[in-house]
Amino acid sequence: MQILKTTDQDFSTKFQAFVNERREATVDVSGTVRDIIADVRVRKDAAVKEYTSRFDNFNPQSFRLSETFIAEQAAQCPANVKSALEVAAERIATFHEKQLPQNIAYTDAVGVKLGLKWVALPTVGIYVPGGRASYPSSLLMNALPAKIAGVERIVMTVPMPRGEINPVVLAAAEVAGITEIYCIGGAQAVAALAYGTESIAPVDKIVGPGNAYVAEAKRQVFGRVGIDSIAGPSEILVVADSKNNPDWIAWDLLSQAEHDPSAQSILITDSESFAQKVIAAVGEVLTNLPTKEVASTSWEKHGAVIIVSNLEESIPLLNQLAPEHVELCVDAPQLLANQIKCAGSMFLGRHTPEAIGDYVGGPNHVLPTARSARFASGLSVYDFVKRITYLQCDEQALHSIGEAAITLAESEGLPAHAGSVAIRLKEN
Ligand code: HSO
Ligand code: ZN
Repeated sequence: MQILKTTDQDFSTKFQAFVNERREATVDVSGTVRDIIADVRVRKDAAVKEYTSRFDNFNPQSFRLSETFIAEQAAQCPANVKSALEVAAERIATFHEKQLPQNIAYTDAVGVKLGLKWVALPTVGIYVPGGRASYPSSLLMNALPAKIAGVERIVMTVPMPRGEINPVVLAAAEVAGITEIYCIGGAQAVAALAYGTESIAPVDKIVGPGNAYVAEAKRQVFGRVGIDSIAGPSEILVVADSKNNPDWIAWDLLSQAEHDPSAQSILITDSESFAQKVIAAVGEVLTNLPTKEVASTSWEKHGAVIIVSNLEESIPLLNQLAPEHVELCVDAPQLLANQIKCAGSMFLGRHTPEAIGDYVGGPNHVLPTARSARFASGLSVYDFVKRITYLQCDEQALHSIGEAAITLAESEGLPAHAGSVAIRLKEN
């Protein structure tokens, strides 16, 4: 963990280095992934079967999970977890329903009718990882916006190493209303979703987190299908004054550090003595934290404490860092929030820990990482809809705007363009 002070002589050099630091060691898996995708395109199910056997140690009769299997597994999800999933789903759904966009339709002064209509993507595939990073909450965050957007076919893939699956994942699928589920993973699942196989019809867009192979496969099938943005390790930036309880802030910092050794937690505060209290509290909490191995690596390697002279000073720093999550633990969080231009999601006030947003707040927890909040937003209904524009001219309307089109077509050397307008303007 490093401590930076804005009053230090070399602050801006150090801060720039910190901003530009790359946290993830990228392994080049592009060749392997290319081969798998090419193989699945040619040999389809047979190839997927082979990779599933090789990588997951699993030889299912069919990739599609039966209704009975899903129901049996989902029934093993503890009742309190199931009802918590329902609370989450309800709140996520309500927030996302408010995002449904409005169509546009009007007739202009010369009588041209113009409009734009929103339509849902026909089919979407959700990749759900197996193993440690298999978060049922993420399944809800990916599936519900698609559902609310009106996507008709939502498919899910989830690897089942040695035939095992987390029942909570299938309970979450049940809560989200997903019934078409395939027990495959890795680049082969992404390829199957993008190109289709004998047993899996292709989709139009693939979303959801995955390991390096999955991320690379999504990159490689982009264009054939749409993809969401590639998720990097979690980030949290907490802006806190000295009136906070240092323990609360320590837990917040560790809540994201425990996701990944490459995750990043940053505290910005205007009090050096408060900063020291938080650092001590982090050490204290870490000693008994079951996830301490991951969390302490993240905190030691990528954590930072930035001491500013006043909290206003945190704004330009924060906007440069463009963190995935920002907590504003101050009395008047709105004053700071109004000035924030680059962040995935904001958590206002002392009683809004970021973790509440990971599960039950309502806004999506799939958010831009690695400074992409400069130009990107979190997952939403907008990721599952597209726009179709339309025009309607009657004879008179065409007359009023046609000449200009003919002129431009001629100047671009495109006579058929000009002619298709001109022939309609001629008196018959
Ligand atoms: N904080 C993560 C999402 C998550 N947290 C899932 C818990 N489960 C996104 O950065
Ligand atoms: Zn989280």
